[in-house]
Amino acid sequence: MERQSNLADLVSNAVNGAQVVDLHTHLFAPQLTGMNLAGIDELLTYHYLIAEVLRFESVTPEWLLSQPKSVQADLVWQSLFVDRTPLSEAASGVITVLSAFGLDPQSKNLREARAFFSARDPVSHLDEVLRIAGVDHVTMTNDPLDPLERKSWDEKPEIDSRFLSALRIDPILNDWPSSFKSLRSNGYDVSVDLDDQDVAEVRRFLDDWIGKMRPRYLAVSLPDSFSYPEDSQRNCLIRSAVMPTCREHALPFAMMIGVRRQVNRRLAGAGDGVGLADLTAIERLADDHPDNRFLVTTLARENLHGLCVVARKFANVLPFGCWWFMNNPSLVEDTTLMRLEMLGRSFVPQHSDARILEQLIYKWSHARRSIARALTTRYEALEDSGRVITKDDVKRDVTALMSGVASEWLGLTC
Ligand code: FIX
Ligand code: ZN
Repeated sequence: MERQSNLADLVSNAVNGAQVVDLHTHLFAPQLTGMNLAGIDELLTYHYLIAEVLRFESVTPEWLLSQPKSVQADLVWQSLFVDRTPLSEAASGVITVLSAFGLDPQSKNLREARAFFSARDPVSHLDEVLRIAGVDHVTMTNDPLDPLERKSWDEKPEIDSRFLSALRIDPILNDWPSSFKSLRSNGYDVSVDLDDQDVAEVRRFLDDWIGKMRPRYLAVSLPDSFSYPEDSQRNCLIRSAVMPTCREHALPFAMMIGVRRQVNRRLAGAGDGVGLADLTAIERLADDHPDNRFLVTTLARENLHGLCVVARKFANVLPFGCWWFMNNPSLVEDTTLMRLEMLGRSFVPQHSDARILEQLIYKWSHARRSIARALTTRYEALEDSGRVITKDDVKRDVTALMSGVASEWLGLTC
């Protein structure tokens, strides 16, 4: 069978033209004041680049992190972009952003970039970033135990409808012996014991914040050691508070598994590592709770195949994204191809995890390339088997992958 010679172009045009629903970021709606990060100094001091510059420069992490952001950014620029070729994914992302705004990626210093970003009007800048990135909806990460964030939500902001909230409950699930104190100081009658009364209070806390934030899902990041079932406070909270709350409000529970926090404390925000998780925990959880829905991503590459198998057994599990250390073009292409082969289009290929507004531009343009390549490979295999791939097939699949499946799970389609 003769192959449509323009198949790769057809797919890449469709993927590049598709609007995206971004399932997980650390960006904030403009109404949640004081938390938005943007501009060249923030881009260059992204924790991915802090870890990288410390591999080349003989400064201590303590010294680097104690410097003003502009000093850190100057060092990162000199070290990773001027003295060396910006080969890493995180570094090349900055190049993509600068190029998108017509700034000189070969510049010897940051003068031009700083002047450009500081002259931007924040409202039109946000519109332009979303337009260039082709992103329709941005899901935030909202922590009600963060004092700054709580204060913003208590003012009942009218959130920009392009931003969706996600109720993040890491402290409660990962460190009850400390977080119960924060709940107490917020008016919830809880104790360290986590008895039935405490669980009822946690449910009241979750209900209250679901009411305030209107989240699209509840979320947690979990260590590689996460296990279920087990006799632990975390599991007690998942079973008795999170699962019933998610069911009652028809919300998915997002689990990001495999992070080993602070393997190098000296690096602070850049100091987290990766570990291999035991995915039988997801099987048991999904099996015990057939009326709950689970969005799952894993940090270890070695876990991603197992996660596809779990999703084949449990339709209430949706693999999403190539998280963090997985967000490299080669791994995104590989992972997307494997997911297409094992799950058809019933997964969400990528989320940006953007922390700095302009990162949406590079994280999505790079992801689009990898996704298009994987989809093309799959279509070529289908054509070799005798199925003609039409423009409509491509449009339908690309829409599902870039926005449709995420929209469905986030309740945007009802
Ligand atoms: O836990 C998370 O949501 C992680 O994505 C972050 O904590 C991490 O620092 C990150 O930015 C990864 O991309
Ligand atoms: Zn994240």
